[in-house]
Amino acid sequence: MVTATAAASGAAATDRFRTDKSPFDAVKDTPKQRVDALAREVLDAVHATIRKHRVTYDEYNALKAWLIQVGQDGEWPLFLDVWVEHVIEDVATDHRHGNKGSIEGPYYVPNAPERGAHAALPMRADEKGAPLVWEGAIVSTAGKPLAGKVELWHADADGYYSQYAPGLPEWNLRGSFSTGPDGKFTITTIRPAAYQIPTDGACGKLIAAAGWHAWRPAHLHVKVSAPGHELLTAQLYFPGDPHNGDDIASAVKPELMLDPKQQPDGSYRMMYNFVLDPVRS
Ligand code: MBD
Ligand code: FE
Repeated sequence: MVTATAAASGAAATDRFRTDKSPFDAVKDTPKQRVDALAREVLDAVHATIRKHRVTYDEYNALKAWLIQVGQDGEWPLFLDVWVEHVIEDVATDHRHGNKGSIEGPYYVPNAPERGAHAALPMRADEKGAPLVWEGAIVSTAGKPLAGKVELWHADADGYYSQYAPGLPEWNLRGSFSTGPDGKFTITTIRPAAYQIPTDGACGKLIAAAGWHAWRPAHLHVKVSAPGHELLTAQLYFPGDPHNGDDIASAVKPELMLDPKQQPDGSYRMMYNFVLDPVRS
């Protein structure tokens, strides 16, 4: 069996980010005053931390070496999405009345295969994991059903994401489900495993040195969209996961907890609807 390495999944996440986004274009009109304030205040916080803890030259050199390693391992997307993105997400969505969102994380791939409103995620014939059938609907904050789209991606029962870990079919456990005017969907998949971020790279080195753990609770990633409504990026979680209370990525919210019911045949069924906010005028 091929094993995933930090260097490989980090490099894949870094390449993907480079090809899919034009991050500098989107901020080219940012006023100098804002850049000045953000950069200066972050540096002020670094300086204050150094003075408070009397950081030594040995520690400073270890920091330099570590930052270089984060880049070499391609782990900037992982580092930022695990330890920073959750606050960006809070700020970006705190005006919403509809569904709570959560972070995108490093493993989204756009343009996953379209399956229709009532279908299964692409998966291997012998895909491991308990079958999961999810019934839901996309509705507006006004309670109106919406013709929209649920993009779903998640790890397999071993905790690996297709296109980032070796040996998985390209679109395994990644798909898009477009709903009709009733907004309804029925998605069949398997229950994902809890996910441990790669421990063999720079992020793992920090986790070990600080005595943290590397776990995220099992989760489903979604992007839910409908014309005239704000894009919802979220993750959904399973009750009872030991890491719901100490997610390394701080991305669990009570509103994102599922309620799967085990059936006599061992499979699970659940309902979860998405409520989208109208685009602000
Ligand atoms: C993941 O699967 C994830 O969702 C996040 C946020 C970070 C690392 C791996
Ligand atoms: Fe994830």
